[in-house]
Amino acid sequence: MLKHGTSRLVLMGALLFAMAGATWAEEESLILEEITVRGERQQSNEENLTIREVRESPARDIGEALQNVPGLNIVRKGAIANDIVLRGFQRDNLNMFLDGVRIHGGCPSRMDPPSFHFDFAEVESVEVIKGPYDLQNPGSLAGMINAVSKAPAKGPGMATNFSYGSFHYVDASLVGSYGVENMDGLLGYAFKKSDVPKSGDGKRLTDIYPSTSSNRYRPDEMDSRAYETNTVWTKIGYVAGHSRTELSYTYQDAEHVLYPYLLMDADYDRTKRVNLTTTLTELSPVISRINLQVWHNEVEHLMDDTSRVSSLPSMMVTRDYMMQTDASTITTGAKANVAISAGPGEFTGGLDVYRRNWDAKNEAAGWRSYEPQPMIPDVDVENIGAFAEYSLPLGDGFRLKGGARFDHTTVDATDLTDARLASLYQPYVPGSSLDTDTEYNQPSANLQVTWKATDTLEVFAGLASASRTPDPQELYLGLQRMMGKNQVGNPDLDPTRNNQADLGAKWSSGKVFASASIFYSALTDYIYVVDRPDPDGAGPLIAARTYENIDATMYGGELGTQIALPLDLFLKGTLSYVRGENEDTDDPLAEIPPLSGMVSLRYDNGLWFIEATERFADDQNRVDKSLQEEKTPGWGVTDFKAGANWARWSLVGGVNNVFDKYYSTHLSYQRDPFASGVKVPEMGLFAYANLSYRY
Ligand SMILES: [Cu+2]
Repeated sequence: MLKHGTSRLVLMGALLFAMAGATWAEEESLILEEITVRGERQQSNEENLTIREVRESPARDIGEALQNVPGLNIVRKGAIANDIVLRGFQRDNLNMFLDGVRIHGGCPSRMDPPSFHFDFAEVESVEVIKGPYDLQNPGSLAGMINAVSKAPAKGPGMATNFSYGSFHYVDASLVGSYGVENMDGLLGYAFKKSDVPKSGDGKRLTDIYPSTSSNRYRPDEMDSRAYETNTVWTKIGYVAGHSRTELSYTYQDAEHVLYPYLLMDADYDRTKRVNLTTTLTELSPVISRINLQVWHNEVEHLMDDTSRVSSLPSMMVTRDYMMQTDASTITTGAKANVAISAGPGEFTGGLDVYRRNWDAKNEAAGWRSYEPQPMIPDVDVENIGAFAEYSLPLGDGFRLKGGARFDHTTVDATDLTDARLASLYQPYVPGSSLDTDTEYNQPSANLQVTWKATDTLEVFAGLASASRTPDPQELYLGLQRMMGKNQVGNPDLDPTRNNQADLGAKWSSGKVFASASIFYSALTDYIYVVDRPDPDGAGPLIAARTYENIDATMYGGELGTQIALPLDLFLKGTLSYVRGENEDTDDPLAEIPPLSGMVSLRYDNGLWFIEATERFADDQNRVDKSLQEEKTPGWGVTDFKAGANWARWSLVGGVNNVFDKYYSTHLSYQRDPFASGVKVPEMGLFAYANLSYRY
């Protein structure tokens, strides 16, 4: 059924393509510049989010800000910390970086996905590569998202920003910088908080559980603070000849973050990040660039159910929580890349290593009176990889780019005893002999052709094969319970391989930017959540939720346009679709976003603007019944905003979901192993204003 999507879809498609060929009178503005830049730089398998778009929106994190980018969706778990989904792929099937730095969250329930760990005010833009075309990093199976941080400019600089909105939403930041001939520095601080927002039915996001559920929020916690984060960061740059060296440090503290999606909430999430990079350019006629990078980050995370009814004192609950998980992760890495002019083309190659430790301990009243369990049993992951890529102009507008990568990965669950492996894990994987450590050797490769057919039309075709190793949770998660289901990893998992084909076209004529792409992805050993029955009948074990390798396909496409019309009007539209199929069972894959998109019309004369946006999604009727996934009806919501620029000041105000509609996205309740199973609705009417000053 295509109730919500079809008419809008047809109308929009017709409109966008009718306009794609037209040309209009000259009129300069920031948006026009954006259209031109996108046209010049953005390939059809890439997306870019500018900080202008983020500043004008009340997005609370990078995930929320990326929602309107074609091919991107989020998993909503609460008011903040949304997890990014790209073309139906999520979790470790994607790589998310800041300045190329790999960052992992500490929470086994992904309360703190990678994108949660940096503030907007640090970021200049966000680049997205759709598909397995990133060879410079291990594991970019379905794509790569990289946020690029701001660098200090020459002389004194300052940027401050204050946003206020419904439900006492506050987002404030202050960044000061100073740069001289060969040195520069930057210092920034950002603060965010909000009460629990309400959905279109007037209820708080914490008020979604039935009155019989022990996972419901305690009455006094229902309208407590939804989150509070403080971030402070600094960056120092040093220039000597043709080299630039940057050292940056960030400390982020998130306190009391509520996750109605889950059974627990976060007490805190404390992150430290260090990044040291050196870039050498114009070294010789042959070596055009060398990048050296060393980085380190660590996250400490504590979550419990103290805000829920389940933590109320009882025979069993003798502490102020019924369950608690104390988790930490430390990731350290280095890379060296070089770009060399070789023949008519350019060669890029590099070597990289990283090591991640992840440890999580769970205590629950329901398991041997709070006896700690090694839930993520102190797992060490070590990866070493090398890549080589060559880009070759072929004439007649053709350019060929291809490369390969090889990764060696070892994983060791140091806190998983042979006894626990045999008693808790082995019974769910009969017929294979499990181990507490493993290693993988995985090649990846791709070939891309771009053809500039005319001055305005560019065609892209790509073929790629990439792999990612199972993550520590998928391999070694272990949580034994008295009732319900155990949650266990599968130490026998194989790496997932994605063999993908892409085809795209880009039209850019100064006034018009249009990009269309389709992809087909054949996945072998795709890692998927499954239920296993009780293996020992009357014995101590119960049924379990675990992971297995399946064969799957995903295919779909995106359409994105940005068009300058006469009279300072700008039209923007996107459309995304993906279909996922479990090839082992011929059932739909779970958690696949439905057909969705947005269309917006903006008047912008450079001094002030007004914009109306319609966001919409179709029904999702393709669900995985074996995981009790439910269908989700389609929806459409309307946003308005307006703003003005005056000298160095800018003011933006807006209302999202102006008709206060009650709706939820398809990705807001299902993800396992830890989802509570209730749907977390999207926010109802949300009004906001943002004042910023830049010097
Ligand atoms: Cu957590």
